[in-house]
Amino acid sequence: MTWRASVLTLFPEMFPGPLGLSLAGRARARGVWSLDAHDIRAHATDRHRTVDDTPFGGGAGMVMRPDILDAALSAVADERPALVLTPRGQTLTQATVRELAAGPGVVLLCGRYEGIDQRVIDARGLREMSIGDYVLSGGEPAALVLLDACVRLLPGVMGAAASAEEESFAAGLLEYPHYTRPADWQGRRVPEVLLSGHHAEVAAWRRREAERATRERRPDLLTAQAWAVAPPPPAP
Ligand code: 9D3
Repeated sequence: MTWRASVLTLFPEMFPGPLGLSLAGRARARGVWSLDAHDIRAHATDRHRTVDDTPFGGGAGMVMRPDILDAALSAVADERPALVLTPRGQTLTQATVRELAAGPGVVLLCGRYEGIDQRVIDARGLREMSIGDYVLSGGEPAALVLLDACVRLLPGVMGAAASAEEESFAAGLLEYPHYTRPADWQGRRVPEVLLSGHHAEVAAWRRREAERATRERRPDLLTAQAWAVAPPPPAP
């Protein structure tokens, strides 16, 4: 079955964007997943096609109207989980990506302006998601990130080699450094062990370098659970 993504946005031209190319684009062409982007403004009711209004209680900026968003959601909603991309949301993790990729697809609502009327989020049970602690201009780039992360997990999108790596011992660590030819570039030599042909020594070196990079750059990952790997099955 095709994994289906529907996106509600004021800027449907931003989709598929990078997801029309490369791995994701080819998988979409093969019918592994589908993407339809819908213009929220199509559900506006007034002459000026208004989708926002001033915030109750005052303050700067505009708020997206619940009635317009509800109509837009009604046009696409089905059994798929519906999410809203917002800086107020839970930070996206690989565990959530895995969960979403394992389901039938997603409906994604992209915010713009200062925010979205909370009542439509509550009434629809929308799951609020952020992609991290930095300020974007809207939810669209966050939706592209979420979809990229999900699509690469769909069966048949990545080669068997990459899928195996996903489940390898190194999951949860940063990668070891990579090198290719020439063996000497501007006087910088590739680590000798990689030229030695000793597979066990190469594997041990890579493991040490992965651990070193993780300790130096992301010590938080060493105490966290292995984030890039599926959790083990429950004990009998
Ligand atoms: C200056 C306005 N901000 C007050 C602190 C609120 C704000 C509203 C809307 C900030 C950014 C945005 C637009 N961002 C998103 O819609 C968004 C987002 C993000 O900015 N960072 C990380 N993940 C996400 S998901 C959606």
